[in-house]
This record gives sequence, structure tokens and C-alpha cells, in this order.
Amino acid sequence: MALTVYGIARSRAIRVLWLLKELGAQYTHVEMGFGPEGSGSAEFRRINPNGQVPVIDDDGVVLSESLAINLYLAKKFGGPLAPADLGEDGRMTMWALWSVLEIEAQAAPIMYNTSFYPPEQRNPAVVEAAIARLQAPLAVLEAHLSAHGHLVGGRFTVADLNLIGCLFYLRFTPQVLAERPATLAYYQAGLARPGARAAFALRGE
Ligand SMILES: N[C@@H](CCC(=O)N[C@@H](CS)C(=O)NCC(=O)O)C(=O)O
Repeated sequence: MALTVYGIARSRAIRVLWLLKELGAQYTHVEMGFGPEGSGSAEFRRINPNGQVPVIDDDGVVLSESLAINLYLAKKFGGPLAPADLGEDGRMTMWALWSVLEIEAQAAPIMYNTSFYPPEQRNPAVVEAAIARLQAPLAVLEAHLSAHGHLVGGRFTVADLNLIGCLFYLRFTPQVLAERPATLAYYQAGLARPGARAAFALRGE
């Protein structure tokens, strides 16, 4: 059995690397960066025509999309992070889509416009609008976590890992979660897990 992960740890590949550390899985890590020598190269586009990381090749099963990769790997390896039944599977898929569409879609422009773009290209209006759009989903999340502690099944699962991977994009704007105590505690506890620490150490930050 051969599992290869493409993508540097300082990319969305961190989500996959974190899960693999949690699972104690064996894998080969190809530290694929960006640009014409990396994810944009013709060679890599034969693996992922989107020219993006992460990608996995699991004995010929080639997948992109970080959260879909993680749902696949959790089910493949099993254990407490994986869905225990079809109902949990459905809820974990639901939360994965929610994490991208409701959280990452706003958190990414916030991160780019506060930290990643050169200062002269940052647009504070984009940040303000995105923070405003986050309020409704963050209120839903805060209520859910206050009641249940985790997203699915009352335990830490791949659904939580996927969401925390998206919430990570809010790290440069801590005020966004500051008034959400259940979400903040949940986020901090997730990143304090040994698997998270082992994976995030690969980022060299
Ligand atoms: N929705 C995809 C997004 C993947 C993505 O945008 N990856 C970035 C790195 S975090 C990338 O490869 N960017 C290179 C590029 O777009 O040229 C996922 O979650 O995996």
C-alpha cells in the first residue's frame, strides 16, 4: 500500500498532514510548492489539472480538495475520527461543505487582505464585509458547540479537524472569535492535540 501526499505544510495540505498524524498513517510526503516549478508545472497538472495542492495518490486513487481527501482518509483508516455510521457520514459531509462555503469563503479573503497581500493591495472593505458575513454562521457554530462540544458524535472527528483547518484562516484577526468562547476553546483544543502539533511543526513557524 502506498499513499503519497503532495503539498507543502504551509498550504491547505496541512489539513491532510494533520489528519495523517492523528491516524498514525504511513505516507510519502512530496513537498510540492507553488508556481511554475511546483503546483503550476505541466508535470503536476497531469496529477491535478487545477494546479493546486493538496493532492493524494492512494494506490492510484488520486484526489484533490483537502476536506474531501480527509473524509476519504478517515473512512479508509477508520477509528474514532471516522464516521461510525451512515448518519455520521452524512453529518460530516454536511459540515465539510459548510466549513468551506460558510467559513473558508470569508476567512480566506480576511487572511489575504490582512496578512498575505502586499500592504498596498490590501482592501479593508473586503475584510469588513467578510467579517460581517461570518457573524451568522459563527453564531450557529457557537450555539452548536455550546450544546454538543463537537460537530458530530460528541467526540473529536475529521469534521472538527476540517473545520479547524478553515478557522485557522482567522488567526491574523483574533477579534473575530474573541466573543465566541465555545468556538475559541474548541479551536484551541483542536490545535493543541499531539497530531496537530506534529503536523504544524512541519510548517517551520
Ligand atoms: N479547495 C481546494 C483549494 C486548494 C488550493 O487553493 N490550494 C492552494 C494552496 S493552499 C494552491 O495550490 N494554490 C496554488 C495556485 O492556485 O496556483 C482545497 O481545499 O484543497
